[in-house]
Amino acid sequence: MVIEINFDGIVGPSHNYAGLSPGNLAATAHAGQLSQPRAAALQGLDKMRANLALGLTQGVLLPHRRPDRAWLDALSTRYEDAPPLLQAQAMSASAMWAANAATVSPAPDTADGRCHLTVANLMTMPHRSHEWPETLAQLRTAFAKDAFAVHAPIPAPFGDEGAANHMRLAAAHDAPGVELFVYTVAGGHFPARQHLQASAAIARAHRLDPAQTLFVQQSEEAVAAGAFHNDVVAVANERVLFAHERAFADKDRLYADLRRLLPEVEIVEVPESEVSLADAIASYLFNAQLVTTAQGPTLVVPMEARANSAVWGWLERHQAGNGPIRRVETVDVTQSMANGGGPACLRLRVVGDPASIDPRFLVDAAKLDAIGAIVRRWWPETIDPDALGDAALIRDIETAHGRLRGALNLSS
Ligand code: SUG
Repeated sequence: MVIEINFDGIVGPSHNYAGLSPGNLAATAHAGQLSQPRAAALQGLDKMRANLALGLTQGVLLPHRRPDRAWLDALSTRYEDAPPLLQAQAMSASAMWAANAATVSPAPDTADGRCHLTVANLMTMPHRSHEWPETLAQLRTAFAKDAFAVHAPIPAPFGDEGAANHMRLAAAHDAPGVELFVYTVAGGHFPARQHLQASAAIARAHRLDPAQTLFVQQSEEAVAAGAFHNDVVAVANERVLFAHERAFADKDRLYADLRRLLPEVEIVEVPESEVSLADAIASYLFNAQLVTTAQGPTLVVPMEARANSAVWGWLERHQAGNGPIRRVETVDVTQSMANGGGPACLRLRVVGDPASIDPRFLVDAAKLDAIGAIVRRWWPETIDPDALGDAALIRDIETAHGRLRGALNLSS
């Protein structure tokens, strides 16, 4: 049985606001503030509980061990000796944003009938460039069965940020789909994180049908306005594409291609005149989980979308007008949001058979409670990014990682 499974990154105990991502306006705005790792992780667990309540199957990815001593070793230094910026880059909990872990092509789309995953290299941002070895190890463990093929990252210099820049449209999850890779060129003074050559290489590795694969440029104005990933301005699920009017460089061509390849596609476009690009990015309206539930297509938005009157007004009118999105759910992930990570960033969507996945990575309500108890006991309450060198904090963070891994039987 091939279904949608969301793997959420558990927020790590080192979650902090060091302002490491230029182009990510929320992260820059909160740089230097006190973070709340414990509250952040509990918010993430509550979001997973809400997904279970919608009838979805839920998985987790573990926070990466921080500080990343192996990375610092490769840089011939030790955490204790490293300058503050390098310490912050080695300590980031950014692996929580699982949408950047890998690009996933479900089995119905691939020539060999396997579900392919390519781990993202995340090479544009130093603090994210060292996530891939542990991501690769976790995905190779979780998806070890023959039904899956887990690929190592695309080599430099071709930047790849994973599923955040990839969408799939299909009549149903288990039907062959159209895969859409969104690449970026630098927007104003902000970096381009998703290179076309990386996306093209992934499409080849995943053995996709070139006739069912689209490469689309994100609009430069979206990048310049702070959409550092496509999933800040668009999201897709089954036959619905939900996007801002200014998300793509050439939307007319994209929409025509989609209608040709998938005649049943439903394109829900939010016009600039109703929700500005700035409001869409500040509220993370599109960084939502668009999921199939018994009540029809449901959009899981962050609280910030409800607080924005233009955004909330649009959502209310859309539902009242019988639009394709039948229901809107709100979740509180404010701790992650302050670093530019909404509900969609926190999850990696895999369409596959849960029975072929390592059960240690799948969760039910009881397992979420057990993880919650560990978080309450071991996660720091607050972190001041100016105190990342503090020996007691480092020890607490390393202990917390160990406790969680032990509890999930994933120590090695
Ligand atoms: O890569 N923030 C992440 C947010 C990633 C959001 N993911 C998706 N849109 N899918 C990023 O910019 C901030 C970390 C810091 O500044 O400490 C950060 O890495």
